[in-house]
Amino acid sequence: MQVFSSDNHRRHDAVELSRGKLQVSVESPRRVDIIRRSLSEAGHDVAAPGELDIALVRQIHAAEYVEFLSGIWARWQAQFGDDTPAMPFAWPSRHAAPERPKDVVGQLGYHSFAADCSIGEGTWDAATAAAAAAQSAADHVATTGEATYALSRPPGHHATHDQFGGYCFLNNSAIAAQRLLNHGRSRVAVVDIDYHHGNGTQDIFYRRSDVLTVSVHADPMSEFPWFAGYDHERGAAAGEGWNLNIPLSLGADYSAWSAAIDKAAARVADSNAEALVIAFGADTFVDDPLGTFSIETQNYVETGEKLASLTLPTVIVQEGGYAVQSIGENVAALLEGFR
Ligand code: SP5
Ligand code: ZN
Repeated sequence: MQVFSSDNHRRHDAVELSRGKLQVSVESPRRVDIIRRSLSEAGHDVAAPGELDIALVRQIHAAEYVEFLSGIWARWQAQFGDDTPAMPFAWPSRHAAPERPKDVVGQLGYHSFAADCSIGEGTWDAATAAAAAAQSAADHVATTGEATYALSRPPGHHATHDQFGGYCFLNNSAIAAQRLLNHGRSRVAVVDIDYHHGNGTQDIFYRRSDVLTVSVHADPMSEFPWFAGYDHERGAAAGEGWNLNIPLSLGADYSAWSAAIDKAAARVADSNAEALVIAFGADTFVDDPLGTFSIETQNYVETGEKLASLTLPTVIVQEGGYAVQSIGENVAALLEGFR
């Protein structure tokens, strides 16, 4: 399979606030090193992505958010004068339409929803490289029809129209879907099988019917991102009926998870989608330090086969997965299902 991956992911190496402690993020550069090694061993062809079309990013994200992300590190450093990574500190109240403050720290709160990721000198370069991998994978699918994998890092599915969080800055899967539409597909389905709900992708396409969003994930009543991912969220306005959430109980096993994947695939088959984006997180794996599901490596082969049997032109975009010692085998297993 053609794989797109940029070395620029390395420029983002974040910290996260976890149970009251600031620690090195589990979303580490090593994840990509290990995936790259496994995919090369399995005979996949790894190429660098082309240059990111920033107009494509602006189809998905607010212009003021793109401007914020690209400039925030320089502004933070100018204000505080050291290399401490930028992090949000306070968020808007739940009911009012908030002001957008001018202040650096105020804008960090306005443009985020979580304190599990920091912004450093290379974050923008890494995030744009991850989006470029998704864009190049979509281009390759549109021209060849062959399933293609974007090894995007940092991940993207939690990034909303104008907020970062959940280790995500630019929504790579949404960018891939939009690129496929730009290539002339009239409807694209995004199936998100990361352990966590794809709240960003849901947010971005919530009022649209040209992108069907489906997410299989741990019940947000008990798990990040907590404030989205419920089954009553079905889309709005023109998008009503075009979002499907399939939350599962903590500790779900392969039998529950695969039944949910079947349900997701059935919705796609019923949607007239002309292309598919799979937002793939390997954090459903039994040994994942963030997840509670018990999916095994071999199960990802069958999952790949199920999604491949939709016979749609398919972009697979990397999202989460933090059991680094197994992440390469798990990604290779999913791709194996597409051979
Ligand atoms: C892309 C993706 O999978 N994002 C997940 C973001 C979840 N962040 C919150 C995790 C809270 C648990 N922190 C425990 C850290 C392990 N020491
Ligand atoms: Zn996840």
